[in-house]
Amino acid sequence: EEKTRLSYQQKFELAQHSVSKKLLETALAKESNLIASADVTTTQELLELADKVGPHIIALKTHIDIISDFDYQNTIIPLKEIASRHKFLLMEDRKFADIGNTQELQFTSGVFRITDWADFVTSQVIGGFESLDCFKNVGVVAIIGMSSKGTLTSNNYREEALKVALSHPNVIGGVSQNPIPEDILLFTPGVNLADSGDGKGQQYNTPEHVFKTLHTDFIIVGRGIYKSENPETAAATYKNAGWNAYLNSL
Ligand code: 5IU
Repeated sequence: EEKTRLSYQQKFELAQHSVSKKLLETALAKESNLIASADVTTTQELLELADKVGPHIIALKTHIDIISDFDYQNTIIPLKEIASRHKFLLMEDRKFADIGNTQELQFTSGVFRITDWADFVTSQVIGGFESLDCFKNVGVVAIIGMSSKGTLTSNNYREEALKVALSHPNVIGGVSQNPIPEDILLFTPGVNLADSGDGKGQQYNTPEHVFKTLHTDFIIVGRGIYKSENPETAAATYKNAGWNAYLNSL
């Protein structure tokens, strides 16, 4: 017999952070819990993918530092326009992992100026509670556990990481392959309907599995969408699979 979970509506009503509210509101409006991971390396691929999958997703996850022709004006300005047109959020998967002062510089400076466009960012919590203070204007998704084979995010690490995440007001959620308390949102990558791994350590589960066993809130899908022959159709497939899996987990 399975434990019940809170619905998106219930979580929306309980949410404290404006970014949590926006994510949950978007999920309910679009009937989607899908975040597409745009692990592509040119501005053109990024913008084309964003426009194609935009109607089906609640957020686009970027690794902005892999864009070889990055240019704030030509990359970020059109990306923001696509995001607002299709009503999805921008999640920069920067995985900050330094002392607060350095993270603040990485967040605000350089060519990427993440603070100027990302709705929320990922961060390690290895630098401790105060290292997260700099992300005042965005939501932080804390890395609790990783999906890759041999990850060092042991039970003990995850427990300690959760303590930091749950206590910090900037944190809206966690990335994990294990259940976490419902006080924060759970984001789960390593989701693929066709493959069980990638030969480089990644380990995949199905949407059904992660909703049933982890009570996750949002699935993150990279290659299952952007490598597919038709990313738009693939996004619709993952969106429906994710939404049905959510409904089945209630
Ligand atoms: N990602 C993981 N696993 C993790 C964390 C992040 O896969 O534990 I933390 C990222 C890496 C990639 C995306 O950007 O999520 C998954 O892409 P694929 O669906 O292509 O494997």
